[in-house]
Amino acid sequence: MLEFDNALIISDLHLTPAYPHTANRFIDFCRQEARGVQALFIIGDLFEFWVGDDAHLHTPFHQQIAHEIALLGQSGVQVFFIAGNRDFMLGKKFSELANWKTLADPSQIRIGKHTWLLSHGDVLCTADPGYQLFRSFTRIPFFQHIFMQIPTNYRKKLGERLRRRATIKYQMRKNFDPLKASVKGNVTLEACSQMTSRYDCDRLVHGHTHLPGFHEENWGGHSWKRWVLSDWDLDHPEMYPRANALRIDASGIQSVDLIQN
Ligand SMILES: [Mn+2]
Repeated sequence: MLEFDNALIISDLHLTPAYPHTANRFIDFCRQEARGVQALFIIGDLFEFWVGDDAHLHTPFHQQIAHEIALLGQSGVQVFFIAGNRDFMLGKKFSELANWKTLADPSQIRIGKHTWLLSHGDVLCTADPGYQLFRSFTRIPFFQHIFMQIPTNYRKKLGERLRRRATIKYQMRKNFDPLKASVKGNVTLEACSQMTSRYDCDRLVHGHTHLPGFHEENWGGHSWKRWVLSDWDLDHPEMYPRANALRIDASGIQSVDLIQN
C-alpha cells in the first residue's frame, strides 16, 4: 500500500478553456498550495470532458495543464489520478505528459495515522441503476477501443453536445422531480457500507456529488466516516464561487478553502 506522511486531495475541477478563472486557480494551486506535500491525489473529473487524448492534447490549454502537473511532480510531489465519469477516457499520452500515476477506483492509501479509501464517487450512486449500467458499459476496454475509432472531430462535438445537453435536458423533463434527482445524484448508504466493509476501511473520501461535507454513517451495524470534496467553479459570479482541497497529515484531516487568495 502507498504510504505518506501528508497529502492533498482534490476533485471535480471540471477544467475547460471556457472557464479560465477556475483553470488559473488550479495552476496557482500547483505552484503554491500543492508544493511541499508528499502526494497530491486528483480523484476524478479534472476535466469537464475528455473524449480521447488525440482530441485534446494538441491544444495549448490542455498542454499547459499537463505541464503544470509535471512541474509539480518535478518539485518532489507525487501526483496520482483516479478517473471520474467525465474524464475516464484520459489516456497514456496525457499521463506521460503530466507524469502522474493512475490508480484504481477505489484505492486504499495510508496517509498520516490512518488508512483512507479514495474514490471518485460515481460508483457509489447506486440509486441510479441507469447510470450504473452506462458506467459499467463505458469502462469496458473493448467499448473504449470502438469509441476511439470514431473520427476525432466528431468525438469532440459529441462530447461538447453531451455535456451541454445532459443537465438542461434532464431538468426540462416533464416528470423531473428535484427530490428524486437529488437522491439519484447522491451516494447510497448501502454502497458506502459495501465499499468500506469490503476494504475494511472506515474512512472514505470522494467527490462527484458536489455536496461537500463530512458524515458519520452506519448501515447494518457497520459504521464509517465519509468526507466529500467540493467541485471547483470560479467562473460563474451569479453563483457562489467554490474550490477546496482536503489536507491529511499526522494531525488529521481538514478542508482547505481555495477561494481566498
Ligand atoms: Mn463526477
